[in-house]
Amino acid sequence: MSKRATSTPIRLLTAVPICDGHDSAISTINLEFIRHGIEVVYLGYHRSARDIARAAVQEDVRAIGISSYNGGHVEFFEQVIDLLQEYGANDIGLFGGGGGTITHDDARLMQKKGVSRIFFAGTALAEMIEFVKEKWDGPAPITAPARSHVDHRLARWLTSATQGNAKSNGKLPVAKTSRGSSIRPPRLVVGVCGPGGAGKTTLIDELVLRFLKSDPQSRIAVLSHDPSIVGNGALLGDRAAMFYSQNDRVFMRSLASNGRAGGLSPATERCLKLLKNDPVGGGFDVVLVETVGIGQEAVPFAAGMVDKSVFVMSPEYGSRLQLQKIAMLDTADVVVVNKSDLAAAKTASSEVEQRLAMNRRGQQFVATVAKRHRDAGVDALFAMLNGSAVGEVQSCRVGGSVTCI
Ligand code: B12
Repeated sequence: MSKRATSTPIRLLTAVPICDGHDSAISTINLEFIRHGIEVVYLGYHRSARDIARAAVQEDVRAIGISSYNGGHVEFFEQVIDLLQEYGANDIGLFGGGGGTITHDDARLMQKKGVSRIFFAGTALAEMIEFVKEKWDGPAPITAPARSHVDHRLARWLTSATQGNAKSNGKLPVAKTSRGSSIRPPRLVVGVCGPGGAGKTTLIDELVLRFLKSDPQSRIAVLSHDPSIVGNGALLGDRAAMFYSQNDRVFMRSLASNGRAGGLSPATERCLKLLKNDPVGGGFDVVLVETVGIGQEAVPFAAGMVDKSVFVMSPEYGSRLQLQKIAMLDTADVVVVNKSDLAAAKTASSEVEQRLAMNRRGQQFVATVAKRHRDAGVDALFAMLNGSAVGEVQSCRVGGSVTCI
């Protein structure tokens, strides 16, 4: 397996277009990219050109790889190029494939319009890796044209922060914002952590929907983490599970943990500082930080990093004894038992509530089913996060009837 010599991995965004569920080719190609040290932000299938362009800009990838089988490739790729231009981000490349559904004539037409390359049926994966490395290996640009979209400029600041550049490490510039002269700090910064598979991403997406609806002017930032080993690639896949967060008022950035244990990345603090200050857009109203799936010992959020910490777990944690070993149950402001439609949920809710009551810290508890639209538990969590202070132990269990204390 070849690794990249330079310290910052190539970042790509991959996706399958709207009205297309053929994701098996891109899933294989993603794995090959990762195996060769590339960071892949995967957006999933059935994605609009705007969702793809917005995500590519916010994630500040070097290029977008689209796998298209629905027959609309000529128009779709062109639309993505036009949208990148609108963002002032024409330096983000575009390439792709779609087996036999993209003819050589179509590919020539697409290349004339700015697509770097189309890969045809029978191409070896090694050829794709070679192409990507030849074209996009090397230092990523860290500044954006002054007139480009605020998302593009902020994204480049974040890239700079991930590389530990002094520019974003210390002083922030006097900002020229699009929302007045001074930068407003966010009214709420929420840290969401919990074991892998508990439903953190879906829960965050549902919270984003509620924040967007509760204030039609609000801007939300999401800083999301996925695991990676130093020098290796990473699959940054949280966007694939998010729907409401694909919105012009939401800025989302995915970070690889880059070998750091405990749920965050070595660049988290620098990136979070930028999102809290937003030197180009004038400020986010709410910032949500999602950790990598964490273990029992992890306490990811240092003092002052977030206003409220949320620990999300599934009802299937094993025996009651396991609860004594989870450090976040001692420190989280809010504990969520998600997937509370599962059989074990009722018992889990009462065991977790008892565990929290023993802490006597006034932690809040809520049972949710994040995958269910308009879930009353998620509504209760949203209300808890918007409440001014964490009071006495408060609970909200949702399972047929809702009891909020
Ligand atoms: C597998 C498959 C399915 C699976 C999809 C499983 C999945 N989750 O992906 C299932 C059975 C679900 C399916 C369903 C349908 N399918 Co289908 N499917 C195929 C099939 C047989 C193979 C596609 C594939 O994955 N190939 C494997 C990849 C690895 O190889 P490749 O395609 O040759 O791609 C190469 C390069 O292009 C490159 N590449 C591909 N993408 C990318 C992206 C990047 C970034 C890069 C660098 C390279 C790259 O990688 C490969 C390297 O050699 C094709 C027929 C065919 N033989 O191509 C039809 C085909 C794509 N399907 C077709 C159709 C019509 C459908 C359905 C609408 C059928 C129906 N009526 O229900 C549905 C739609 C489903 C949906 N929701 O979109 C048509 C599309 C016709 C068109 N566009 O004009 C095809 C062409 C079959 C046909 N001849 O009619 N399908």
